[in-house]
Amino acid sequence: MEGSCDCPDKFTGPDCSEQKTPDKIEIRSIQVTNFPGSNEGTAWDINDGPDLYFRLYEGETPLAQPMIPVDDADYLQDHFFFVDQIFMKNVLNEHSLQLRDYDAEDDDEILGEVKFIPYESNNGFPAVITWENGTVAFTAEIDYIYNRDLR
Ligand SMILES: [Ca+2]
Ligand SMILES: [Ca+2]
Repeated sequence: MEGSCDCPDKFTGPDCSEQKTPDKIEIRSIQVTNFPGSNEGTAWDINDGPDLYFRLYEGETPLAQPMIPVDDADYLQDHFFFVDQIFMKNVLNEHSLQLRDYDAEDDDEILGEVKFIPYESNNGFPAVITWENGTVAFTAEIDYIYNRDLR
């Protein structure tokens, strides 16, 4: 391993400047920080705000969603979701986050969808990351996990 064991955690290479790709990334918290106030002028819900939740996909495979929606969300505010542990195990695959409005009687509307690759090899391992597309934005606290951490 040519002395790579002397590098600080998460780094490798001859001068320890290369990031080690994590085995998985955990989403520790996630909030929605931007979404459209209406559906091209039409309210998401007739009498109150949309009841937001997300669906996280890896490709076409659903990975996670919150335990309950955020009822009657205000588009001027940020909203945290109640989530259990969420792990993304294929950190170089394309993922997407769909923001959805729960409707008991109709199909749930999709307010927007952000596509992203969970891991970037040159960004210095940010602990807080934003995934956005100009219409919807999510901010997440994340952890980088290496299998050798598991004891
Ligand atoms: Ca509502
Ligand atoms: Ca609704």
